[in-house]
Amino acid sequence: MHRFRSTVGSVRVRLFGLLALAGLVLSGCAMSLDGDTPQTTLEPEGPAASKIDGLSDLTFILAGIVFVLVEVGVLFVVWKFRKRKDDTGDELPEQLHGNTKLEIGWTALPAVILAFMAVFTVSTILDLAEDPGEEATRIRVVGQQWWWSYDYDIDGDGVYADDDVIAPGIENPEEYETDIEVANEMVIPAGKPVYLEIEARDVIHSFWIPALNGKKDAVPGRTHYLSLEADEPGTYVGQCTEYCGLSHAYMRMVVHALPEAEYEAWVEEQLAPATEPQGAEEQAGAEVFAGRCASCHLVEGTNDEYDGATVVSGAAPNLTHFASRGTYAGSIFNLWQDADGNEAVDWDEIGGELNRNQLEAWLRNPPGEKPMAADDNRGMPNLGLSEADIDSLVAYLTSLD
Ligand code: HEC
Ligand SMILES: [Cu+2]
Repeated sequence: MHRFRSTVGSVRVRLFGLLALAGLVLSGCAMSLDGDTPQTTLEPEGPAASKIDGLSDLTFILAGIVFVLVEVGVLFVVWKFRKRKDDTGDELPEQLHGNTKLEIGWTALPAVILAFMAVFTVSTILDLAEDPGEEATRIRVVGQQWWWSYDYDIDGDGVYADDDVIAPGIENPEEYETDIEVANEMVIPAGKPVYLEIEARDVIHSFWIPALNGKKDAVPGRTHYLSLEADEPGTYVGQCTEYCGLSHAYMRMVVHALPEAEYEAWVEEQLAPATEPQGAEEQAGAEVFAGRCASCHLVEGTNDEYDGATVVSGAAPNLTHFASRGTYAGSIFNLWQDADGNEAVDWDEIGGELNRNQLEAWLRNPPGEKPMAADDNRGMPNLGLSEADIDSLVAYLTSLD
């Protein structure tokens, strides 16, 4: 009886072990399923990410060899010195303590392996830190609670439209005409180097597009540089990776890499002032906007002035070309229907079918859609808009392409 039970027990233990192993192995499969895991680090899609992937492959292979050798050694010793039938159990096997040769060997060998790895690690780090130079597109990335702003110094004068965000008081309203400031979605030319200046407005955030490069913290008062390049046109996603308060989990980023000509066309579009409202509904929306929204949001060429003061975007997303984006509010909501359901609206889906219900819900009660401490000046407050105002605002906002 006793014997029977222990057999059942060991079968159970084996089954459990098998299941655990299968779970572990199968969870690895997700990483290779296309589309399901857009934030995997194991499928690099740019030179920087490829370098990191190469280094981690090398580390994994070396660690794997060490693992196998050690395990084989352990199993061999266990087998060789197992307790035999005629063993009285009183004799200890020969002890190795004090075997100088062995002790020097197993101290030195790991040091040699680590030194070997250090050569590759340090050279990769230096490689990744290199400034790609003049021909790179330079973009200032500003992390804020709880969205990202991207500024392009298009005229190359070293001044960004949003300099006041970084150093309060320096306003450059005229730069809004020659530079680009967008929110949430960064557009870059594919196959070309991009150099980011990463900063933060309030607390520490962290910028990471796993398919394109490693992560870099966004720290108030500091500038951290990161190069980015996408081999192919496409949409790449990431999310804030440094806990930054209430909506940290709702602070995503999207990068659209475009063929060069399309990128140039995008730059031209973004430099242009906002489309003038057409028709009664859009006009009504523009009026509500001027009264209720312009104190925070800038629509270039339309509400550059609010109550006699220059409106400079910074604390709220620049909405000048709002409808040319796929997502909003930290990229957690899709402005357009996502046809293939991969969560981030692809470039060719922008301007398609409007995701109207979500935009209305956002305007009706923003803190109800995304946790924000609006009383504390963080995020967008509930403005108590009427349904008629919401309808005309939707018409106006979606005309801003
Ligand atoms: C007190 C400042 C403030 C006011 C007033 C305000 N907003 Fe906002 N709005 C914000 C902030 C901050 C965000 C970013 C919230 C986030 O994503 O975490 C935002 C986000 C948005 C977004 C999403 C933009 C994007 O690209 O992510 C839209 C659209 C928007 N607001 C429309 C409006 C409209 C329309 C009004 C007027 C009815 C308005 N806002 C009034 C502060 C404000
Ligand atoms: Cu953050």
